[in-house]
Amino acid sequence: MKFLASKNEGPLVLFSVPFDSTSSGFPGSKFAGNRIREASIMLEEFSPLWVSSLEEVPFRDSGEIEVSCDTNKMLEEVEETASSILSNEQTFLMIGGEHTVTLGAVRACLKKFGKLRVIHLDAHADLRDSFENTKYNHATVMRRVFEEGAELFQLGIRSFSREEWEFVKTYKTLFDFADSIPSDLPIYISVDLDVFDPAVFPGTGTPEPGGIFWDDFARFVKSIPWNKVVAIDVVEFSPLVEDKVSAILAAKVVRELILGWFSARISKLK
Ligand SMILES: [Mn+2]
Repeated sequence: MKFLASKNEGPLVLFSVPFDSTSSGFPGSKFAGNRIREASIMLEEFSPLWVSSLEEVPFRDSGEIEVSCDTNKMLEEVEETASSILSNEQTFLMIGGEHTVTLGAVRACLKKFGKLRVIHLDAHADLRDSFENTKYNHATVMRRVFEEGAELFQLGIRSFSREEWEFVKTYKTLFDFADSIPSDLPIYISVDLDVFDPAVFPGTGTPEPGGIFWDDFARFVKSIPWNKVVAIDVVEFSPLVEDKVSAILAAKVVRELILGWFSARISKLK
């Protein structure tokens, strides 16, 4: 199965990572990739936000990658996939899976670009030093991303442990949707879909009240300095929790991000 309107080639490559082994809430995010592809069939290719259509941009869906259920092996496999795409002078939009998958992709970007700013949309800070006695899982992923050298620009976060609260105050990683996104470094966008309010996006493993709505996301997408964006991920949709309304929203998020990436490049490509 492929995301609707995907081509045989193009500079933007979609792939999905069916991994949810460390999920602490409801599982099922490993089923997200193909459920989002299925939902894309119900969605218009045309986006009024970009006045552009998926049919007009050359992106390729390379499908699901095979990954181990062992976290460290999975991280290596994701890094390898991401690195091979980046070494072809292409970029990627990765669909999770749970948020842990982001670390493998960020490692590939750090190796390629040296510096990176991760724009992290999420309900949760994901900044614990360890969780359930492991260092590598979806509750610690942004702590590892930070330690491995990326700058953090966190948006929509509304759930913290005390340790995380102190971390965001110390390192000033928390920003507001009204703040402008700096364009001095290569940008990696990581969208944990639970940043949305559970009323509009119930299909996630750890829902958290008080989230954003579609218009907030649309404004965010239009404010990104797209010429600096080197990679994107969309994670934490669990079709086992809710698979209809949430799948459409997830597919629409993917559509707007694909078109956003091309918005800075389309004139050159045409
Ligand atoms: Mn989250």
